[in-house]
Amino acid sequence: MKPWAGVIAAYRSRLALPDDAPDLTLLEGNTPLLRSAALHESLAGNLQIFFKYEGLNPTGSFKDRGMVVAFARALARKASVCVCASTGNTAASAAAYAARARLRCIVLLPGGSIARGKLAQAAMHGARIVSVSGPFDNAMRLAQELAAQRPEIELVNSVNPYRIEGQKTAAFEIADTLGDGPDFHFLPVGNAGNITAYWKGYREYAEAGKIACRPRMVGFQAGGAAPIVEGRPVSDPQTVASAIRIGNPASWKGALAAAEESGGWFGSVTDDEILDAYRFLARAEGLFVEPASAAGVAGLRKEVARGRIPPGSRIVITLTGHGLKDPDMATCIAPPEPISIGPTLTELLAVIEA
Ligand code: AN7
Repeated sequence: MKPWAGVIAAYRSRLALPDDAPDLTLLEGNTPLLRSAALHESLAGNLQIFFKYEGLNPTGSFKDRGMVVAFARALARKASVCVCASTGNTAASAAAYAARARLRCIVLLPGGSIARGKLAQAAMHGARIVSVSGPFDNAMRLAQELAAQRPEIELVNSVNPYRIEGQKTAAFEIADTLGDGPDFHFLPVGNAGNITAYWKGYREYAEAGKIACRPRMVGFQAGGAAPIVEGRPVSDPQTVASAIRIGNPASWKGALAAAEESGGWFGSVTDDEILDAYRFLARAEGLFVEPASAAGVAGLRKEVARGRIPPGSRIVITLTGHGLKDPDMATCIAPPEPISIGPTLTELLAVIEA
């Protein structure tokens, strides 16, 4: 078997990418599609559930798939600087690929909290980190204004169509592994680039005759940051899932089209439901994800309880980012409290038998 060489090498013929764009890669993609061990047992309906574990990408989130394609295109057009607005994962990924591609990287973060692991990544990879007051949408608007004014600067948010091109490869991988599309695809939604990209991937595979079943796309937002569900921008989005604390998604239209064309829908889950799913994935599935990544699982639980998922359905849930991204949330939910003992077996036995 040929070793994996990244999403551009694997899917180049299906990506709208200039021929002179280089085969840039950090060996992103080819992530596990893992059958659930416990979730299906806790739900009615004998469901076949698979997790697409995107936390195993090089920088720990799905963003790498789109970033590598955006940077390949940036190199082809000889951009020298990249900019993005980010709740953290886009920044971490952009910073890594900028280092690899030798571009300068500027990241604009919203005021308020960014998960510490993501900040550490952006700083380690040498990005210039700027905090913009107010919600994410302010940072997003500034990034767009800067890129519009300076041709040498590449905007690498998912409004950049090359990001969507790269991210659609996750749908290709799922279909290649299952031999068809699933019945439903659940995922968390923030800026809505990912749901737009998955749907593009499934649609293109169906048009190419590679799959017969196109999944219903079901996107979940956090209750305090659910503009698509509510049908209007949210001016002060609030949720513990900082990755999806977004009040005015950049790819709103793409998201609506994905749900409408696929027969899917949007829903919201509370922070408590997100954190319950977060704990469940770690304890019962062995999968440590960041809080936002648990929103799809929380969403499936909700829709099963409402009777909206037919028995026997095949379901894929994207787990978008790794749990180590947000160590503060993890230690808050499950405080590590070691029990101190001396180096004797007697003391150790006393502790484990207590
Ligand atoms: C873990 O990094 O928007 O709906 O700036 O980090 O495609 O935005 C992150 C989004 C889900 C939502 N899960 O995806 C950013 C950013 C995680 C994320 C989403 C994000 P989109």
